[in-house]
Amino acid sequence: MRLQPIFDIAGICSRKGIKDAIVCPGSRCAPLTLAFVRQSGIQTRTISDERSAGFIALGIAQQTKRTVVLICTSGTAAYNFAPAVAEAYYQRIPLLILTADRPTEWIGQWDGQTISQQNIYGDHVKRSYNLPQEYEHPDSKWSIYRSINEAVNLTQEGHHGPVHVNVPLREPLYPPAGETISFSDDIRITERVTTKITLPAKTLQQLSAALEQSKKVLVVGGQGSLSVNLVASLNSLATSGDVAVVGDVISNLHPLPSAIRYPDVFLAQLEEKVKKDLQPDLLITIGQSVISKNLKLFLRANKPIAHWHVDEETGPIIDPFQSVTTLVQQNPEDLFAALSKAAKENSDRKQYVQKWQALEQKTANAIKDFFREEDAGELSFVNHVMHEVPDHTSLHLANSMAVRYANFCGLGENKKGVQLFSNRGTSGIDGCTSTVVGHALSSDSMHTLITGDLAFFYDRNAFWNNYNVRNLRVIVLNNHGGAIFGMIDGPASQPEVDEYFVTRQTLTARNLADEFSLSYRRINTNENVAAVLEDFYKPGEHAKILEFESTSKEVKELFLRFKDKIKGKLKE
Ligand SMILES: Cc1ncc(C[n+]2csc(CCOP(=O)(O)OP(=O)(O)O)c2C)c(N)n1
Repeated sequence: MRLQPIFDIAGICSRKGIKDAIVCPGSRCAPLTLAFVRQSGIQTRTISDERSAGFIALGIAQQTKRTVVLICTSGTAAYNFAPAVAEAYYQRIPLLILTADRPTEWIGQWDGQTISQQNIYGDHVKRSYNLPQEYEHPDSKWSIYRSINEAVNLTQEGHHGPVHVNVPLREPLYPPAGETISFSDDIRITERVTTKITLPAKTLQQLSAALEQSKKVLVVGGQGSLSVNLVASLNSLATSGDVAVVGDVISNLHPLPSAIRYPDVFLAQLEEKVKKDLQPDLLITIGQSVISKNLKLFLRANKPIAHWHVDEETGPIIDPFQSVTTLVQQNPEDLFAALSKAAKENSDRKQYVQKWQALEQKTANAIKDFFREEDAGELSFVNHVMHEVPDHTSLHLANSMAVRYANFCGLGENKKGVQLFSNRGTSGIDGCTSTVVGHALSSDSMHTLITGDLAFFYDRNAFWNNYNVRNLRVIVLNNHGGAIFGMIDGPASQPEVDEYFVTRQTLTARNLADEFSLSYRRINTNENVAAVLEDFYKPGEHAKILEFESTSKEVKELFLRFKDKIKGKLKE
């Protein structure tokens, strides 16, 4: 069969452990579509909007921790994957993107659905391949097998990420009616065997000695997955070595008893001399991006003497606090376990930890007081959700106020197995809902999204598919605009703020819920919130939407009162 090497792509992917493919409709991609649909061991799902498809694939890959294949036809379809590809690149999520293309000589010849597709994702993929378009010579098959093996390997090698394979295809694209596609028995699989990096004993001793000599040691967790083992080893280090640990809500360090959760809230209110006291002399960072702008500003202004960034994989120097001095290539969990064995108590470091803890405690009390007094508005509602979300739920936070609110409120204590996700690779509002749909499709547990109205309506095609995600709960904070722009300093003081920044809009989620047969409830107060949430989390036939309606003005006023309250309490 002429297209045999193309059909075999599905076989190679299956043999290399790929279990999910998202296929978008089109004709040029027909050989890939048919091959993947007919390949046993791979679950294919069809999604018509490529932008949403990209994010759904990203959600599945993030949930399953496996590479997901994403297939589209030629032309602008490929461009519509781009937002998800960029997010996957910066969040290090493995995707294999297969874009069907016209044969090279037809590019730019006014043939339909034809654009320049080679390297279309630029620097946002780990690599881009272009497959041969003629298969007569046996070297073509050898080259296709090799490229696909390499591409799949690359999605999981070093820092995981998206890899692009452009597939030019000549007609005929379909097998004659009734003819079955057969898969070659002799496809070649090239495996990658890896080893776990362990630091030499001498290097470990040097790091231990450097830690021992430091009087103020601060660990900062950026975005990361929930890991019981990481929390345990960090806990040992924090306890035995007197080390302070700070983590935004998306660091998933919330099970760590000593974690400082509210740096974003209190750092904004501190006088310079208090901040100076918090300046670390050794900063150890793990994970990816940090949400808290105040934490970033604090660390940039109060640089440590030494800054280790710890990651199993090294690569480009990513230095958001402009202070990295050492890239430690080691799994953080193993490093912290090893350091904690050698660590000794130290009174200077203990005092330093106590300074952070005192601010944390004061802030936590102030936040509690605030919510006791102000049980109204969307911020308070998010606080309820953060405390009442059922155990073992994944909590997804859209950009931008949703993730910030969650960061102010913190997750309720004693929440078991609640993991937080957010598209903070690029912080786009364009695929937050589709990403969660991907998670919900590929797991049986409950998934809750908290989203603003613009992000929600932007990604409405997340629901435009034939799959019933009854384990999905969506909370829409509908303040009829991008409330964030009314809160941040620059736009809020401009006369154009409402029309061009907040971009007021009048939709509610009711029609969308009807259109997609989703269960829907609207509230505008926090009265009976416990009962509302209990009902929301009851099993249902379909995904459920709970819309909390307010105005951007109310939201802003509540937020200002929140900030004032914290400021006042921290001054006491
Ligand atoms: C694709 C994309 N376009 C624009 C932006 C800029 N942006 C950041 S937040 C935001 C408003 C979000 O509004 P909404 O979803 O209602 O959330 P709220 O601010 O009210 O919490 C916009 C437009 C972005 N992050 N991503």
